[in-house]
Amino acid sequence: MFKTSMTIKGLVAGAALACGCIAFQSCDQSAEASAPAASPWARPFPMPHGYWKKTDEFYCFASGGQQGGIYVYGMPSMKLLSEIPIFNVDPRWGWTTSNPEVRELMTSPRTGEVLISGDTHHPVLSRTDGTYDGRWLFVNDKRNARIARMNLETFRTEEILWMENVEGGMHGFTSGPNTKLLVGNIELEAYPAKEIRDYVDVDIDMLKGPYISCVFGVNVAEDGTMKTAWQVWGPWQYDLVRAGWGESDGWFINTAYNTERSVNTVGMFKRPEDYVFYWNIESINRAIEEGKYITSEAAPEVPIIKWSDVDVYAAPCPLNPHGLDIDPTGRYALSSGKATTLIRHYDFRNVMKAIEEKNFIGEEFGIPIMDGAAVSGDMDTGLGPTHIEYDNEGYCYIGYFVDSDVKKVALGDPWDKKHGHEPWTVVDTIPAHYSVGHLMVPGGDTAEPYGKYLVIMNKLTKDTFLPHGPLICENHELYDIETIPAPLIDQMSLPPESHYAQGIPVDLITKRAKKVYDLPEESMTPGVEYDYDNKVAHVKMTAVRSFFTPDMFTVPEGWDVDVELQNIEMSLDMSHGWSLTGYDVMESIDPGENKHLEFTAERSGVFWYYCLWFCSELHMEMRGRMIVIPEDEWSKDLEWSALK
Ligand code: K7E
Ligand code: CUA
Ligand code: CA
Repeated sequence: MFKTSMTIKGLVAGAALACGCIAFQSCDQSAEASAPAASPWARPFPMPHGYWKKTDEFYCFASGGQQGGIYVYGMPSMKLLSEIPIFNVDPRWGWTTSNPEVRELMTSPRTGEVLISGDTHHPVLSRTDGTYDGRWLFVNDKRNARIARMNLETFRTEEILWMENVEGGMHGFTSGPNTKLLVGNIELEAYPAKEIRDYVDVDIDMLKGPYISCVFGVNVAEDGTMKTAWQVWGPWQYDLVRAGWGESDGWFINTAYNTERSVNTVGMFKRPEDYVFYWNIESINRAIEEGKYITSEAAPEVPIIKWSDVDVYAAPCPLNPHGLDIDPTGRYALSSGKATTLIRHYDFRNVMKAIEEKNFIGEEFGIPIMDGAAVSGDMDTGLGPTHIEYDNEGYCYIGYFVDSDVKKVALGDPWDKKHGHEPWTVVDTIPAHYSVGHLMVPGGDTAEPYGKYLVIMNKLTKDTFLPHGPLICENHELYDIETIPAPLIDQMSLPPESHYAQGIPVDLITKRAKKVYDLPEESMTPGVEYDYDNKVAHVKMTAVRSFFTPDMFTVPEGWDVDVELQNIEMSLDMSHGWSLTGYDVMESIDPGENKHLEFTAERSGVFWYYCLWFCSELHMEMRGRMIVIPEDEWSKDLEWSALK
């Protein structure tokens, strides 16, 4: 089963796998094949303190999917570090709607509704000159067309942009080579407001479909603030997207699997080929300058442009394409149909030539169609391709859901001088357990990939792990891609369902990561103020091992309570929290952090609040009482200051 050219590294991991055993020491077959010490992936025992911190090379930010946030783990340890809450509520990470700042982020500007769930898909690390810079992480919510921005100093969400004019279905989402412009598209076609329908002027029927959809740009200011720059509406919907760099700088490209404009599965599968679209960003800016746009009543600041007023070109792509990914030079883009074994590589030079020379084989809705064969080449390499990542050695990694493996493919010119293989051939087949979704090479979607590792994000795990009910966890598998064949290093279970992930060198994050918040200059004076006009009790409370001050406060029944909590600890890892019995209020608060919690004291009685974390030997004692007095029994003598 093993090729003779296999390296020691590969042999160790391969043999370990063959007997279903990862611990080399206890595995007879691997002991025969090679001494355990020969593996650079063998772990020391006993485990020295701080081993993972010293050995991890990358942070991996993986979308949580239906979990609504982001998973953070270290690589190659595959140790889960954090879950960044975004579109979900998570008191462990200090993210609940009792906090008015969080609630505001989660309130729809359109409807006023507070949404506490989402579906995160594509994490996007901020970039400078085509490579990650470690400032922010953006991610889109597929369900409700939102984009969040996390600050990587605090690993917390700072901003959520609700995409204007659309109800939902934002899927493809990425950054330009510099994070001044984010681009994305709407996957689920919309039945937009009448003004947009009229302006776009293609057939659309509320009951039968078809519908229309848009691509959008979002400007990111120096401080990270996002603002929708434009929307280009047109007859189709779009799936995944990449913004060009290097040779393709100034363009973005996306796939469309439903060029049939159907509203059901069979209908979306009628054409043997759909499209990859090439969009020129400058032409969009020009359309705005020339006033070729309208705005909607709901979003007067967002220019709505017609697809026919910008430069966009289509190239055929086999049956229902999904992933579309650009190589580090920016020259090649790879995509393929989900239900064919063909993968198509588009050469940006051929695309530009076809556009310049107007070599079109036709048009649809006025969009010129390039000859697919002229701009690209095909490989027949596997079934169910979904996504592609690149390394720094001239290879790409194509994940196949149905084949359940990853094909390592040697790229064409100029990479062939580096890797020495026949271009566009498979040089390694890497098994997946099972059914690859996205896959990730650190920096694998940038102009300068870091390479070294491949994480395969498997959708199905079947019987890989212990049973835990019918909905089964996912499997992130770590491979070493520095050798051919690539050895499997580790497998990591992760709750469902991660879509894309990005890996960034640790020092880009660790040098910025906050350990404690800065306390305000003026220290807080604990106490309670009663606002009789508005029926609000303002409670100022400090938390420090092992006290809340005040540890008792009174409030008339039915009043609103606004607790300003300050954790005055300055020590590493000394988070406290505020958990209120009988109420849906529970929130973590980190060292030096200042936070508001708001709720209504709906029921009279005595309610204990206690610290959330086991912070000290007297953690259990770190508690206090909220006493809610029936309104007709309330008097000013019951105010906190009178009782204390
Ligand atoms: Cu293929 Cu949303 Cu990128 Cu899932 S998407 S896997
Ligand atoms: Cu503070 Cu436990
Ligand atoms: Ca189709």
